[in-house]
Amino acid sequence: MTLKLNKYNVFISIGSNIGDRFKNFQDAICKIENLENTKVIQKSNLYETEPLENKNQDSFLNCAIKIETKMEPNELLLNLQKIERLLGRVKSNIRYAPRTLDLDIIFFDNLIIKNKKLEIPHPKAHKRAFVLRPICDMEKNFVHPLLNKKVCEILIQIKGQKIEKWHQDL
Ligand code: PH2
Ligand code: MG
Ligand code: MG
Repeated sequence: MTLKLNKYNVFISIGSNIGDRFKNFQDAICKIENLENTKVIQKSNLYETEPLENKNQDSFLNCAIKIETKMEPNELLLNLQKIERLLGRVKSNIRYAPRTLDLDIIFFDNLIIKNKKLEIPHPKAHKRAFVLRPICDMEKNFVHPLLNKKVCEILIQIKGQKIEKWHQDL
């Protein structure tokens, strides 16, 4: 057996636009907290956001969390997908269909990863206020490892995406 000493800091973006979105978030974070060798370190504010990509759907609740984990990226991905399914995410043939829960790995330390299943940093992170605003709540000086820019600097370049702080906290 190999002894794993490495701990990674990971930012996960959370989104929901079906059902009780706040409860979906609470349940998801509870399940992430219960993952082996994983701790939730920080939670962002919550935001109500207009849908991007497929605009013809209900508005989203979005937030992000920072976790510390000993899991490797693909192992974490499988665990997050399992949580999405447990909380009612169903496969759809439509891209960007509404969803009860979406858990996306945005940054995994400062690693750059591209394989069949996973791309890190998330390829659209730098274009989405609903991803960057919550991460800025927690760590505005985090540097995007491909763009070599702070997340707060990337965020201020994004114009015209409606995002409003929500009335409840996690
Ligand atoms: N997720 C998408 C596509 N569009 N729009 C908002 N506002 N929030 C999301 O989480 C979101 C989206 C694909 O995962
Ligand atoms: Mg997504
Ligand atoms: Mg996803």
